[in-house]
Amino acid sequence: MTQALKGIRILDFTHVQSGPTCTQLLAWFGADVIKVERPGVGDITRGQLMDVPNADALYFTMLNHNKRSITLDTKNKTGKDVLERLIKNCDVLVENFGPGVLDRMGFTWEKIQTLNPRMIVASIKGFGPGPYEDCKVYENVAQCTGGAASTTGFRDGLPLVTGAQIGDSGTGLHLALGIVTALFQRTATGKGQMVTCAMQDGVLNLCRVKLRDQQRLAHGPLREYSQFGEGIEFGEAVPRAGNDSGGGQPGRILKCKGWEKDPDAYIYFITQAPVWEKICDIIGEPTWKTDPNYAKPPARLPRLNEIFSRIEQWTMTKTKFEAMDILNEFDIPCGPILSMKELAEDKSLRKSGTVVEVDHPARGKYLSVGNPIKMSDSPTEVKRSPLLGEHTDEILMQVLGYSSAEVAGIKASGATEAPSRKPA
Ligand code: CAO
Repeated sequence: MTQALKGIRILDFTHVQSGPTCTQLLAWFGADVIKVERPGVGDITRGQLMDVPNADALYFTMLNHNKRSITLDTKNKTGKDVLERLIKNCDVLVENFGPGVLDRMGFTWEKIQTLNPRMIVASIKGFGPGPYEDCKVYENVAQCTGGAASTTGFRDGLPLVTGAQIGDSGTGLHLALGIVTALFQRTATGKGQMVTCAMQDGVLNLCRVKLRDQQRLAHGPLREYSQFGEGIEFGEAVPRAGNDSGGGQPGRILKCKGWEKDPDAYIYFITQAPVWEKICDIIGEPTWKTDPNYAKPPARLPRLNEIFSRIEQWTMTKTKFEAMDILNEFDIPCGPILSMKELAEDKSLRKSGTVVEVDHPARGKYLSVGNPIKMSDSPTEVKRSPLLGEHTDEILMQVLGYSSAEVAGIKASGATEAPSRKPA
């Protein structure tokens, strides 16, 4: 079976997390992704948070599957010539350098267009045009500037960042969609285009329900927030809402059996209106089905703390998995709080390829996330990340058509090797 992006070649100038997330997805869909790395150094994540000596760190391996690696000093004259040839031979250039880096390297949009008018140039930056456009940005900066931190956490606590990498991986996902859309448009126009995605914009896009609530505030209190039932006034901006559900069906995280010792013995419980009567039966409050204080959703909103406390008395008598089984039988939406250990050991996630075991020559077997997007006609086989410069010769000769004598000349120029490893 073939793959959706087979035949598409990506010049992958990305590093750290946001850009590599994007190009890894494209590789999983079958694109030939050529990762260009600085000789001797490579992507900084190869050496960050190392757990096995002399082996690429998991930070790198888990973001760079199915890619090939070429080392190239793009500030070296010969290196620039090789880069020009790569641009002519690729469909998409993806980068997430700091602002202005590509221009300083001498590869402006205009120059790239001259070299290859069909090329799509896709970039991630921290901010879009505006006062912060020149700033460098990492994950948590994006979470803070995109509205996630101010709306995450508890009302009386600090703003919080989330464990989900919505700034980096989230923006990488957005960019990947932009790239395949541009490739689709190119089939009609024959032309490349610039695709940009700012991390602040990506995070805000994911926080749209909070922008919704910001506008609702002008028309009265947010009645589904716990603070409404607690009689606490709303300020000018959307407050942090703890574990309140962000939608119209109130929900909370509730303790389950064993919570005293197990930090993850909790379940998310949603009091979806259509199943309210079943909830009342299960928790042993059948009169709430008809009591005007509880029977209809608007009546329940000021009483959410009382209602969830009562439901928690029931969930505390069950483990999170027992509660899940019982509630699912009645179509009551809920979900156990799963630890990373539980997810890593989950058999169904292994079976579906969402969690995969990969073998690596330096570190041995390790776990990674696989492609979360499943396509019936484009299967994903997760292959290990490349060693630094592992495919330099192969790319120079097979992709760019250099002869072995020319490759020797390129190497002698220092364009592909770190100074300490230059031939004498
Ligand atoms: N050969 C020669 N030089 C190279 C090279 C190569 N193959 N690859 C990169 N470089 C050089 C660049 O030319 C640049 O040099 P100049 O500053 O002299 O022009 C230099 O490496 C540094 O590039 P950078 O600014 O991208 O890297 P940084 O470590 O200083 O900053 C980061 C990292 C992530 C903050 C910045 O790249 C950035 O803001 N990116 C956009 C937002 C983003 O994606 N952030 C998410 C990162 S994941 O958390």
